[in-house]
Amino acid sequence: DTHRNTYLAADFGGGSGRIIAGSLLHGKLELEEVHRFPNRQVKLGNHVYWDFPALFEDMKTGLKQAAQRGYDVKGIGIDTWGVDFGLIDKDGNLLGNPVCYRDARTDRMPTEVFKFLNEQQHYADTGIQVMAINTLFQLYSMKKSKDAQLDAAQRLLFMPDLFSYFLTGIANNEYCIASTSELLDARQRTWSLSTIRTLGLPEHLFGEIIYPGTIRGTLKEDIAQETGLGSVDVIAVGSHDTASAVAAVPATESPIAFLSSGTWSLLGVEVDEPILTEEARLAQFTNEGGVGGRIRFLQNITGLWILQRLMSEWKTRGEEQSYDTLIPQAAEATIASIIPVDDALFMNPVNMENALMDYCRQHDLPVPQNKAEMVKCVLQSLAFKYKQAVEKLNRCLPSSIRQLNIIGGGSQNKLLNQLTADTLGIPVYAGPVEATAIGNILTQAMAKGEISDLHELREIVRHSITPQVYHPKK
Ligand code: ADP
Ligand code: LRH
Repeated sequence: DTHRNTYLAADFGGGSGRIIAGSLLHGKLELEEVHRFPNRQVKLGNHVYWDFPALFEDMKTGLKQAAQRGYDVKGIGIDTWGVDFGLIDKDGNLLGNPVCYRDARTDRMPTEVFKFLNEQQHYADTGIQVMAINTLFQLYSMKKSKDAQLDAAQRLLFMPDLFSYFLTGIANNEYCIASTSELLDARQRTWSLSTIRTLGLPEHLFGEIIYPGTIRGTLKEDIAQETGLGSVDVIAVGSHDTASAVAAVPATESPIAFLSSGTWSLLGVEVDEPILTEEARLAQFTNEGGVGGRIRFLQNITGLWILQRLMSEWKTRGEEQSYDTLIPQAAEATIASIIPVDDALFMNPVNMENALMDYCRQHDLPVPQNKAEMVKCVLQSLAFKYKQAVEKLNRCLPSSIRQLNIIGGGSQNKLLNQLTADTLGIPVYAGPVEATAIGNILTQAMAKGEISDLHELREIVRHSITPQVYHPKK
């Protein structure tokens, strides 16, 4: 039925970008994938970049296809992974292709920055887990290397802001994605001017903060015509992919405990106010902005990235594997080795298989002998890391979490779901797989008054999908 209000989610993930259409029918969400395209990071000279112009074209192709299908499009919402950004000059032009966070420019930057900032006070202000990839360290590396783009820049736009800007001509910064910068005041939910000033970053870069569920702007005339969509609103959603995913957790308990499982594993709870204690800082938990004024108190853990890299290396060698055959084989494998998934060794090695084998060899751990053993080793190492994270999380909360909701592409991994339930000793609820697109689309429906609040949004997710339950086996 093309007469229903339809919302388009443009979701840019590590492996692919996609345009997904969604609409509500009798309190249920119906989704349709309109267009999927590769999202490659490109190495050029000494840096790793986004392929922004190509992705913008791919997005427009998806928008055109949506128009051709005859949907009654009422909104477009964009989400991407956190921390990355583009810079715009005084004439509104993009200054260079945005650099991707897996670039080496931020190596050692935290040490440099904490010569000027007091680490304890900084956490009490921003509430963000220190990670070298964060925007703050990317900007500081530009300042330190006297990057000409930084001098010429008029505005900083996080990736979803940047896509929206070229669609609408309006430059603003969405709150959830801005919170991943480590430059927001966690309580005030706006820029931390003291942090920006202490580091000597240009203040004019940081623009108006807008919140999920509001209108960013309307499609520019030329794009409205080119795509055939006409005058459609671009809506601010939880434009950090994880914020949209968490909005779509189909749970009712309080607090809601989640594991957003994809390239990264984001494990935490949703709370009303940031937890800025010294205990939270030492536990390496972060307070990111959520939809509906909530805070996502979570830990960033290297997720299925290691497995993704192994799979792509096997594919390049002509030994392609599918998840459907590999995961059952891994379930049968036995290997005792546990690797520290967050070690810098696994961040962006030349070869992931060698990194894994070398780590085991150098630490006197059994070295995996085949693909099944490698996969088992990676998945049990993730489950082990989740256990450590949950123990730390529980210490920061008034009472322990009693169940975990796994969402995102990784929630299809039955072995990892079961290992997680077994290791944590609590039930795991898996799904939805497309949590990010669902959260994105339903937040647009909220902006347009079809949904009243986050509570009702989650009720719709519960009506639309049934999570799979995994009980601990031991
Ligand atoms: P991101 O946006 O972070 O790339 P996604 O939510 O798209 O994450 O999830 C991608 C992950 O989903 C992959 O790393 C992969 O491990 C997992 N995945 C995808 N398809 C399957 C499948 N059929 N079975 C198990 N896991 C899968
Ligand atoms: C997951 C994610 C995560 C972090 C990382 C950079 O896709 O957005 O929440 O911000 O990517």
